[in-house]
Amino acid sequence: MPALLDFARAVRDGLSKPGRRELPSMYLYDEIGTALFEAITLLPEYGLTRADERLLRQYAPALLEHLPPPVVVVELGSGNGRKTRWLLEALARREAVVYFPVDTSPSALANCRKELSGMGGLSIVGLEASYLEGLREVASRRRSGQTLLVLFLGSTVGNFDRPAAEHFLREIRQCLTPGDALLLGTDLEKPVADMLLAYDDPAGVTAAFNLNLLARINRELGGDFALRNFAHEVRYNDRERRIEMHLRSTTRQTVTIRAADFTCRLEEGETIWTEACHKYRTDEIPGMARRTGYLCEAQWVDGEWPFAENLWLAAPDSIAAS
Ligand code: AVI
Repeated sequence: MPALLDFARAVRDGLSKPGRRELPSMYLYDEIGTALFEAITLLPEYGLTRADERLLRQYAPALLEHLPPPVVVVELGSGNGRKTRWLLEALARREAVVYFPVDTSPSALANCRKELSGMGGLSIVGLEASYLEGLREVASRRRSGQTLLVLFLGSTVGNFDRPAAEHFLREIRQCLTPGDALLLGTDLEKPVADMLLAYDDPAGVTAAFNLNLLARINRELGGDFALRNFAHEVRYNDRERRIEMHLRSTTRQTVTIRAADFTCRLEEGETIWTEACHKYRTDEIPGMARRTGYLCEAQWVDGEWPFAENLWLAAPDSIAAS
């Protein structure tokens, strides 16, 4: 069970630094975490997903004008397919479409297939794989003359720190050929109070999403976290321009995680950092594109919730390598 061993190792490594305890955010998304995230996307305080969907709905035809047929679509993180539908429908009106959702979660792929099944002119080939494994697989199957359109929506890029995000965008570029495209969704900076509320909603859905990480450690690794002894905490880090989610220990306590062969003492007030959500400015996006081997071809910004859809084209290899 290598996945469980990796999880146990990540938990032990992340919790073993007093004063700097953290848990990797990828482990927030087990089946329960994924369902809680789905609920977050419906919250009135969390406008991000609705903005993403509005932009795709409104600008899909304009976006496709930049992409010569035939287009093959790969989505990194399939989600539930709801917002991608707008783009796929617009494309299917023009040509027969092959769509590769890539996700490590079989249930996410199944939901996506359910949401999109029945759309005329669309073939869905789900790939249960990491983002890059999936993308490499699609790139290896491409036929000459096809344009690859990679979707990385929902501001998932914001969950990487900025250098790691650029590294990842460069890795995507290495799977592409000039003229291929990346559609990148980025949540934009907005008043701090709005950002804090988006991640600390009054109904407590985001708190449950955050606490579920400890519950998951209890379920899968034999941990004994008492969830009532932790509080969801959200901060805005002005210098890094990101929301940070933490879990604060509300008492002095000892926690044991059997499968990680690990015990730690948490002080009252000590926090465990669980997720970072970076926010962007529209004018920094073209520079990010250039530094990672693309040209920013177009950008669309939502009028209600500051969020941008950025269409990048893979730059000629001579430019991308420099
Ligand atoms: C998945 N990701 C883009 C979400 C975000 O806003 O960074 C994750 C999330 N965490 C709490 N609320 C939403």
